Amino acid sequence: MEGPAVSTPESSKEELDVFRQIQALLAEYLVQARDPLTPVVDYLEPASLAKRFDFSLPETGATNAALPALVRDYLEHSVRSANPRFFNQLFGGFLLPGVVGEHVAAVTNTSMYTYECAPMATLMEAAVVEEMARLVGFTKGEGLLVTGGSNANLVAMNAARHRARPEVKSQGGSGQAPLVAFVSDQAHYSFEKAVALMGIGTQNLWRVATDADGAMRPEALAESIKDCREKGFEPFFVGATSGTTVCGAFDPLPTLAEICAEEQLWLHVDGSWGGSVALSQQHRHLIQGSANADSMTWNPHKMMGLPLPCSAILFRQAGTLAEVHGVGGTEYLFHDHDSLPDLGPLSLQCGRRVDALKLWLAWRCLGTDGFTRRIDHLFGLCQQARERVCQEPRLELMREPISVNLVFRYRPLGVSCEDELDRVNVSLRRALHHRGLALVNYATVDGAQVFRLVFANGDQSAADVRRFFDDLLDCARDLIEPQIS
Ligand code: ABU
Repeated sequence: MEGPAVSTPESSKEELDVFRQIQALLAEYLVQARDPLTPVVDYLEPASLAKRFDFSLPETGATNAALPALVRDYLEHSVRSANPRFFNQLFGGFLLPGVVGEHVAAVTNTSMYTYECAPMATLMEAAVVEEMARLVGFTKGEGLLVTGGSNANLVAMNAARHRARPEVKSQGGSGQAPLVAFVSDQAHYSFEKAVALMGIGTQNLWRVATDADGAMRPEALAESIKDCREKGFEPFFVGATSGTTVCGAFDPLPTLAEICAEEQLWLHVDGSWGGSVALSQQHRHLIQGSANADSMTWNPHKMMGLPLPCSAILFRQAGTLAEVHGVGGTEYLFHDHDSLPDLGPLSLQCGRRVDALKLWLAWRCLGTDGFTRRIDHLFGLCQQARERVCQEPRLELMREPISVNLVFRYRPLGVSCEDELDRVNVSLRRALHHRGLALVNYATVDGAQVFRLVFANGDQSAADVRRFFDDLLDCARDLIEPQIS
């Protein structure tokens, strides 16, 4: 059957009916997905999934009436990140105002480049970014919502290069001493992509050693900078991390800021994960010193629970974005830029999503207090999980948690061979996943394969943490222990 070529009153009515059906389906999905009795995923291997559903794109389309069944299929085998058994990534849960904002942004479909095209969203973005900048201490700062932490880190590094070598913007950058950027050996891989993309070169991203907690060692940074200068290279950028992805460590910003001031280097803070501690009186000491950084990444789609993507790049100095990203040939789009607050000239992207709406709505509904409680709750869950690990004879704590990441492993009694322990932990993790009991990531810490349990879902409770460990231990008794004895 052919779909209608133009909209008629009948087709509009049909569209609305389908839209309502989808909304009802989603509401039903959410109730089920958030129920701990529902598996976190009904896992299928790629080949089985490809057999189960028809992924091909037809020459002749179906009508919109096909949508409910297609959406149902999608939901059935998608990971339920709103489920309390989801601990895999640095996001999770369901935040109603955020989802409503995402929904309304799709329905009203616009782009953030001009005030003319996005009047409400432009002023909402200004409001959220101003508050985020204020919270990290950038009282005369600015910022923008970008596609994610990787993009924010790239934008920051580009601004740093612009300060070191402003001529590169117009002339390119050949024939000078190589620029060098420094990040810790625990920093996110996006920095490596950034140096590759900017033509700085991956070998000119120097990894600085970390301490036992996983935080950058300032004395190692100072030595690396000295070494770099002695080799005839030019240091320009230090990327500190507030909340490393595996251990949740925070680099010591006050000391790094002192080094950067002395060496005249740009200090960027990748607070993609940990920036949200700015909202908590109890935990904001972890980013103490952020006010002296030049830029900071902060992702509300992580601890604050906003739907992906929602990520901010913040600068201490207002005017940075216009200077770094400003180009010519834009007059056709930004007609009234002198009198209206068009955000397009500031951003790397042209078309840009309305992420401000969901963040503004969520902030309005939860208030700063609501976010504070959420962050404190997540820290509390992590402590509860730590206590359980310490109580269980077969669980081994690999690092003391600094924030909301807990790294531990299962250790069958009598097994000390590291390879065997790695195998046990990876297969236990896979069993939890494939049985739909928990989706939890694993990583390498001190050379060992360990569980990385992260707390990002503010809906999770003490009972959810207990269930996670009960299931893990049951699964181990069922699967692992028989192979050992
Ligand atoms: N920036 C995304 C990190 C993904 C993760 O560690 O789960």
